[in-house]
Amino acid sequence: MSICRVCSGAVREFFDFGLQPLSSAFVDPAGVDDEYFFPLSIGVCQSCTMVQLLTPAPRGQASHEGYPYHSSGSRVMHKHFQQLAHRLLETELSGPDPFIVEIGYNDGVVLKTVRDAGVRHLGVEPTGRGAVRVHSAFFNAGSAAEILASEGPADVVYAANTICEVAEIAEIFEGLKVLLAPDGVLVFEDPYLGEILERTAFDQIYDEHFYFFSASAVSGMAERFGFALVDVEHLPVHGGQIRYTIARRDRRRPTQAVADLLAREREQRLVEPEKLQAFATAVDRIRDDLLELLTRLRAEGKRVVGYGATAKSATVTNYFGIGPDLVPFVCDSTPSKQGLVTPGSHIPVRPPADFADPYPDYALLFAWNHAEEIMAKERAFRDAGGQWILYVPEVHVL
Ligand code: JHZ
Ligand code: ZN
Repeated sequence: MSICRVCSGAVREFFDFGLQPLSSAFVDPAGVDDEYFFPLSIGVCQSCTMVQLLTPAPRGQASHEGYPYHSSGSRVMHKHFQQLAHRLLETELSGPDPFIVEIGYNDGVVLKTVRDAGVRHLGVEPTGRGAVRVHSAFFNAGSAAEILASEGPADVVYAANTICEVAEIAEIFEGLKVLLAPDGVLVFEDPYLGEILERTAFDQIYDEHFYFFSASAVSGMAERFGFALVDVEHLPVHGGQIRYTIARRDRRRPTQAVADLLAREREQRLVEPEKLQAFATAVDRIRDDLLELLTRLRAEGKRVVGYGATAKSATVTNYFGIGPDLVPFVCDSTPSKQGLVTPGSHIPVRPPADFADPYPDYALLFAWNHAEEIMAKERAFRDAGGQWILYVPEVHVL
């Protein structure tokens, strides 16, 4: 048992991944002896139903200067963020002199798009970087008060793949109380618990993802802090996410989409013990099937290469025990990951050019959330007789 970070209720564990490294801590092959590990296990709050890690990893990985993830490394994601920015410009940011703040802005695709439209904007993260206006701090009541003093209230506070990383989430709401205009909104998107359980997307569980949101838990959390969930939208990216819109209490009428999703979650009995037990069983089946397949392919003399040195793959390789003996290297387009080895599992990361030199028999697609984009890009691999191995929602070969 541990204590819920939202409501102080009791969190009951439903899956223990054991000791895991930090998913973005790619290591120099010479420095593999002093890696940091922490206990990764996930549970559900018995009071407010929020699904969360039992132990938070050290905070702020994603805001370090050397953080290797770039959201625009995927063309699909780049377009996704541009479209969202245009939508906000047409809706929430269409009044006089609008102002948007983004928490954890990564490559800044959203902020650059609103900047190009002449809209006031500010990125907030501890290590400010990139070509946008920046306030270097964690987002909380203190930084929100500083921003309010210099810029005035925000019409939109936006965050993608960031709110779920903040264990001390009350600080986000304290900041919102200070900074949001009376009719302003928080818009945020993160992996959806319903999708993770439905599709056994267990590799969404790693150090950087502290919360696994559902509409019902988010709605309860918003109310607890004086806000309300007023809209939800399913997003096809990153294996299935929800974009939530939160407003100050009694300022906006929730859309039908909110009522529909809350009803669906009740019907699905999303966080009931049977559902969580079924998830745990399904994860271990994937482990057995994948290890069996990789071991058999090795015995048959086939070459298997990994594709996409994702943060998610840290959980896959470390929990399953997949190292360079089964997957000799993994290709990734991120220059700062190349030449290093994957955290904990020590699989060398090489540039995508090495993939075709020569093509392996099989490619284990760790970046399964980008399957369409990657398979289109690597069509020649299939044409040469290569096959893709995927493990979500179950192990299958394409
Ligand atoms: P991708 C990170 O997770 C961490 P990761 C973080 N916590 C999070 O929530 C998500 O991002 C949003 C490579 N690649 O997007 C690039 C190619 O090589 O699944 C990336 O290293 N070729 C913030 O790391 C990786 O795959 C390609 O064509 O699990 C994809 O990482 C493409 C498209 C990607 O997120
Ligand atoms: Zn709780």
